[in-house]
Amino acid sequence: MGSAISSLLPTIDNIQQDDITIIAVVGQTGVGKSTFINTAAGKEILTIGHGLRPHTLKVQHVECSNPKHYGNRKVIFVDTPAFDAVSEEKLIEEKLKTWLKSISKKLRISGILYLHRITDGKLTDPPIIRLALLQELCKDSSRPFPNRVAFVTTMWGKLRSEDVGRQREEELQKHWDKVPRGGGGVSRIMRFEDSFDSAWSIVLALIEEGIS
Ligand SMILES: Nc1nc2c(ncn2[C@@H]2O[C@H](COP(=O)(O)OP(=O)(O)OP(=O)(O)O)[C@@H](O)[C@H]2O)c(=O)[nH]1
Ligand SMILES: [Mg+2]
Repeated sequence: MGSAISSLLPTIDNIQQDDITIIAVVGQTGVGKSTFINTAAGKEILTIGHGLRPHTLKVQHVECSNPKHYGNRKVIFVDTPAFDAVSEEKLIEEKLKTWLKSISKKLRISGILYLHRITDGKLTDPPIIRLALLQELCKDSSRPFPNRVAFVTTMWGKLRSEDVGRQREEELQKHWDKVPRGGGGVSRIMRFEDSFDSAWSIVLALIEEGIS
């Protein structure tokens, strides 16, 4: 794994505003949110769910610094519970709301990584719907929904053929092109390739909005 310095923060009271970039990782259950954060952190900080049930049920913060890629600046990744967990939907919405309220009093979310499995052959609903829900939740918070959102596909290694993935990627790109992102964000869908460097190149593209 890579060379980040990383740790789990017990509460958001431990977050200092200075020199901090806060990135929320969102998406349906099992898309690999916790795995993405662990990969960027360079170690297994968050537990990973291998079962059928949604695994992450509370918001967790992982602080990382990656001197090679990002100087002394710290990145806080926010692992979020999937909000398609039907039975827990209301509870999770409440948890996200409470978290947004408490975080927005003192900190600003710098960007959002929206994760989607490239292995998903059919979409029950447009993937962006969950982003709209998050946007809705942000309405009550004193800071606006972040402009910077990146759409990231995961699990390329699980595809039988890359061509299938490429086709799906093009379709997803068409969906993504239609989403109003307030002028910010990374317009090109990005692939997470299961590595430390891949995770950080996505993070840096989101921060710099450099990829088009
Ligand atoms: N091959 C492959 N497997 C992955 C990847 N990301 C996650 N997985 C596997 O997918 C399963 C779910 O991963 P998690 O990281 O727990 O997914 P999550 O989005 O945090 O899921 P919830 O906490 O339930 O919302 C685990 O078995 C992981 O090992 C990936 O990029 N590639
Ligand atoms: Mg998780």
